Amino acid sequence: MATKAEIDTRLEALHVRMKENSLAGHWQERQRRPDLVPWVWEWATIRECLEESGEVIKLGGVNDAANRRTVQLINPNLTEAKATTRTLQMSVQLVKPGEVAECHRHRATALRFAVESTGTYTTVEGERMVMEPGDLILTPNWKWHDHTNNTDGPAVWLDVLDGHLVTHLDATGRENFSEGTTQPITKPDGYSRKRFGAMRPDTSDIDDVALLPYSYKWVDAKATLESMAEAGEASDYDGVILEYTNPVTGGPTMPTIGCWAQMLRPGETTRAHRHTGSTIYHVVGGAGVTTVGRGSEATELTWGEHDCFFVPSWGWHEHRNTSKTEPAYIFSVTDRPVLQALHLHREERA
Ligand code: GTQ
Repeated sequence: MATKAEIDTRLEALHVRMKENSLAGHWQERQRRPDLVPWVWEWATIRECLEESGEVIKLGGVNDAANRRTVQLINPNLTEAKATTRTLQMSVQLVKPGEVAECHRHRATALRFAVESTGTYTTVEGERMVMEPGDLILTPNWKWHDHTNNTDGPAVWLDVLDGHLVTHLDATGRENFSEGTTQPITKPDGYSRKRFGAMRPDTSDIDDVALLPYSYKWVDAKATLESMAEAGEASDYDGVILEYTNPVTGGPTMPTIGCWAQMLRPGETTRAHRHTGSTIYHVVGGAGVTTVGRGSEATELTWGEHDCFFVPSWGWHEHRNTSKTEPAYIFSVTDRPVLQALHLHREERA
C-alpha cells in the first residue's frame, strides 16, 4: 500500500504533467464566476453622463469619432466584460439634433426603446421607424440599421443587444454599409406594422420570419395594459403583463431577446417567484420597490421614472408599486427565449 505522502507526491506530479499537456482532473478546482448582483441604475445619473458624453464624444464622420454614442449599464460583477448580463447589454444612446449614426449590420440582434424623442427615426432594412417615447423597434440580426435625428431636440433611447451571448457562441460578425452614411429608404412609413400587424400576410418571400424588422407603439401597449387592468386580467406574480410577440410566428420578438410590458396597479404587490433567465427592467412611469432574494439575503431595489434595474436568473423577486394612486408601467427584456429554445426555462413560485 502506498502511503498518503507517496500518493500526494504522485498526485502533484500528475497535476503538473496534465497541466503541461492541457489536461485536468475533474477533482481539481476551477475558478468559479461570481453571481450577478441585483442592481438599480438611476436615470438622473445615466442621463447626466450621457449629456456629458454628448459634449466630448463626436458621432460619425472621421478620425476619433465614435460610430455610436452610448452609456452602457454594467453589472458590478461584470466590469471586465463591460456587460449588463452574461447574455444581454442595455445601453442608453444619444443622437443630437442634426446627427446621424451611420449604417451597419451585425450578427448581434438589437432593439431600441425610445425615452426622449419627437420624430427621430431608425431606418431598418429600408424602412424609417419613427420613435416616440415608449416605442419599441426591432433590429434583428444582420439587418441594416442607421439612426437619423432631423428634429431640434436630443433623441435618447435604450439599446438592448444580445452581443455577449453572440460573442460567447463565437458567432460575431459585422459589416459597414459601403454606399453611404445611411441606407436608402425603400419602404413607406408604417410598412411593417401594416403588412404584418393585423392579418396574416404571405411571407413566402421572407427568408426567416423569426427575424422580422418591426416596431410597436407605446400607445398600443399602454392601452392594452389599461383595458386588461379594467377587465381584472392580471398575474399574481407580474401584475398586468403582456409579451411583445413576433406578428407572424406569434413567438418572442426575436429569437434571443424577449420583451414585456407590465403594469403594477396602484398599491399592488406581486407574489414572489423565480425563474431561469435574467431580466433587465426599465421604468416607463411610476415608482416602486422590487425585492430580490429572500430573508437575510434580500436586496431592495427602489426605482422611479426611467430608472433601470436588474434581477438575476433564478433570483426570487417581487414588485411593489409604492403609489396608492398611480399605476407603474415597466418595460423589460429577457434572454428567456434562449432558455426556452434550449428547454432550460424553469419557474418556481413561493
Ligand atoms: O445603434 O446600432 O448600443 O451597433 C451597440 C451597438 C447600439 C446601434 C449599441 C450598436 C448600436
